[in-house]
Amino acid sequence: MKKYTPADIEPKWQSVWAENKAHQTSEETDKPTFYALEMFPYPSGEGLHMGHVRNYAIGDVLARFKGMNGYRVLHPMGADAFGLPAENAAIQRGVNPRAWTLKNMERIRQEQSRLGNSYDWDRYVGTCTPEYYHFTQWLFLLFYERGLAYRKKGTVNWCPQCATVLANEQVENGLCWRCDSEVVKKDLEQWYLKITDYADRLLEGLDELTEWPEKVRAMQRNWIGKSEGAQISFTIPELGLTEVPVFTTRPDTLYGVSYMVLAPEHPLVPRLIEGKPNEQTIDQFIGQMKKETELSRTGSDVEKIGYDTGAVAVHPLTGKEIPIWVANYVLMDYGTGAVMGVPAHDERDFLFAGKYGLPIRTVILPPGQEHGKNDEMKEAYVDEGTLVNSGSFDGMSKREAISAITHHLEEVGSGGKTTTYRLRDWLVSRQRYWGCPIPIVYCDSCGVVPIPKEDLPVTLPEDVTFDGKSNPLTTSDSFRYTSCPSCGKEARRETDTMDTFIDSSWYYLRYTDPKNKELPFAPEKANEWMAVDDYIGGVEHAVLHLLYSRFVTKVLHDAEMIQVDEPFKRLFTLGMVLKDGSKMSKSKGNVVSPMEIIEKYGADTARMFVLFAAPADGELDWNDAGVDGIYRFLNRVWRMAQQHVELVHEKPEVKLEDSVAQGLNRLLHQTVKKVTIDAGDRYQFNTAISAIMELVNGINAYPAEGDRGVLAEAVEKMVLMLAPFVPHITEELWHDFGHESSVHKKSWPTYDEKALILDEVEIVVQINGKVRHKSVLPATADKAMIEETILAEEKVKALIEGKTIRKVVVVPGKLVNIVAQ
Ligand code: ANZ
Ligand code: ZN
Repeated sequence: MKKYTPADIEPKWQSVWAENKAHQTSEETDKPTFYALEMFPYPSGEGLHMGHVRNYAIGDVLARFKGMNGYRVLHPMGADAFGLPAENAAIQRGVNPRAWTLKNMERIRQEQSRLGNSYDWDRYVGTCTPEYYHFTQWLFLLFYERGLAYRKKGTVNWCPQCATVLANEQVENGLCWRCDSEVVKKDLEQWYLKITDYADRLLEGLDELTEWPEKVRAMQRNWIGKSEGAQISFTIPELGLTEVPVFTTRPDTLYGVSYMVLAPEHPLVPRLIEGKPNEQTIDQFIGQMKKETELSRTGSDVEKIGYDTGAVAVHPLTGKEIPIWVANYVLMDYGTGAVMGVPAHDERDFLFAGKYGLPIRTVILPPGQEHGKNDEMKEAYVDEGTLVNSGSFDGMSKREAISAITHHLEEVGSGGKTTTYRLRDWLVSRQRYWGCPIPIVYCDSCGVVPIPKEDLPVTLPEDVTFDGKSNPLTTSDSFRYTSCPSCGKEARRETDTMDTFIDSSWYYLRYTDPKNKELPFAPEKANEWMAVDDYIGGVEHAVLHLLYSRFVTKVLHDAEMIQVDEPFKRLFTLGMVLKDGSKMSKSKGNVVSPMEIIEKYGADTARMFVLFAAPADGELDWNDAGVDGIYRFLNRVWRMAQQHVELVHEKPEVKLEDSVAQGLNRLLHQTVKKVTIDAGDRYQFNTAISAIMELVNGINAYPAEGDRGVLAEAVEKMVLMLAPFVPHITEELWHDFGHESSVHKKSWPTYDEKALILDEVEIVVQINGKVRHKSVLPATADKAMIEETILAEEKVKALIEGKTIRKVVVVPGKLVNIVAQ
């Protein structure tokens, strides 16, 4: 018998597929479309890791499954190829970032092919190529034309290690998302995209994304952080100001205010402290706070620190004076940068007031309580209740008071309803070389001038120095100095490049029309495929990439470039691959290299293992014995199929005359049903594979003299069902069966619900609760018939001889219990 040698058959079929362009997107426009997409990789110098293998295996199974189910499938791949590692390699090893990246891209492409993934390579997209970034620049200009790209000076997050600014989304717990360095604050003039204009639509859109994991939707909701409340104006007489607003979600607690707090960076602070006793201390405090991150100031375990400015504010309703403080826990870039302190009903204020001896005034009583007991308070009371000490609003519920007080403030001109968001505009400037140049020049006469679209792309220069200290683009005179597109005079080019998340926010659209030289994509091409039906990737992109892509899609929708306004219909986030319980990493020395596994066992084993070893959304613990087990299983499949080559070829008639043949037929239909639903619809690849394993066992146990028709059919369909999971071995076996065309072009097997119905069932007979006998009855038998048949059986009669039957309990399809004494 021919031996299973993945090292021969896998490369063989891969070249056949490449030659035949087997994975090219088909032009059969009468078929329904299916867009299957895996997040494209960053082409690092290390090649693919097991997480990639798992990600691509899922996408590939879905793409192949849909193809076999009559869809016209788009399944593209590319590389997210701009970014810092290339530049760091240039700084550390003197290599050219472009050459370094292109080499890595090629390597990854080879490895992806070696996995047997069915990508349409003709649509390959690398974001660092001028053909691609031409249109990243085009998009930037579209944003600019629509008033959605602007330049602003402000306090930004700066990573000293990466020597560049970061967007808010790229600061995780105060650390740089890429290198984990502590992020500091800096004042710089930078480009922003106005994602805040889309805050409400980004939020509302989440409700429609019912096929996204709830976890991801919740993370985006939190990130957008919509908060409804009121703006309330206080007066500061010594500055002659009547409208210093605070933002609060609890206007009902207005009578409980005992102080006001400004963020240390609040523009009024220097004027308030001038000449006051705390002036120097507060000045120092401001300097210190400017360097700190949001988390180090507002984390729940961070101590609250503040200083009395010595100035007072006047309450808009009571006219009473309250002290104005500055404190670390109030942030300048949220709400108005000013807060009304209500210690009795806000936890942070409670701690702050306790520490600095500020008064605590109860204005909300818990239901059923008649008096406030401030001296006994151990924590702020934040729940529902009834208003007290609140003038004419006494007796109202929290909810009533929120609207009544807000309404009253509106009437007296001291405030009103307002909504704030946590979301900030997307800071997209990066002081780095290996990114997409921002297509803008600065002219002394004309100011900020966008490069005309017909002059794109602005390409990256080669005459740059990588010293690791400053933006290399500033070292290229040929790049920096240019002429103004509008007046022709000398002008300077913007030397910042774009955040690489812009590159990846639209690549899925480029795949629909990858060679277009005029536009990022033709609307009709994108509309043919969008939205992506299945998008598969890591949960680490829950906010960053997935939020940015949604934003960009909405802008392109508004620009009438595309019909849909959500890019990804269904999202699947896969779990991590671990080894011995911890994440595979170089530093832990526990990395299992995909290419080594492929060399040893073949790509089919690697694919099947990552799909089988754990549910796709859970963590997968790498386990060598498990890989071995899969390899043995594929060998078993191989031997069984080889044994039956003649039989399958012959295709005897399926007769189903005896119960053994009917049994195998039923198992076959059950398996088809389970695999179709689990793998095709529920991302349950592990259970789908177990079902096929059971079928293999069933075929193995089938008697040699049994009905040959059903056996041939079971073997053939088993190979068909395995095809999306293990594309090489199945292609080889399929051809061994005598077929000329590819197994991957065959239709997916169907199942017959009728064949699933059991004709007969085994009934357990218990006597006084003990199992004594088993009997086979028609599956359709009802209670009365079961009881009658069982009691009439000789064996049963013998067992209860001499006893009186007290009771008979019948569970149809399962058991009969006879109580006899
Ligand atoms: C008075 C008050 C009383 C508040 C009370 C809460 C409870 P969310 O839900 O996150 O929007 N706040 C407003 N601006 C702030 C800033 N720049 N820095 C820090 N805290 C700020 O929270 C809104 C609440 O956070 C606001 O409502 C304000 O405190 C505080 F019993 O105002 B509240
Ligand atoms: Zn000019």
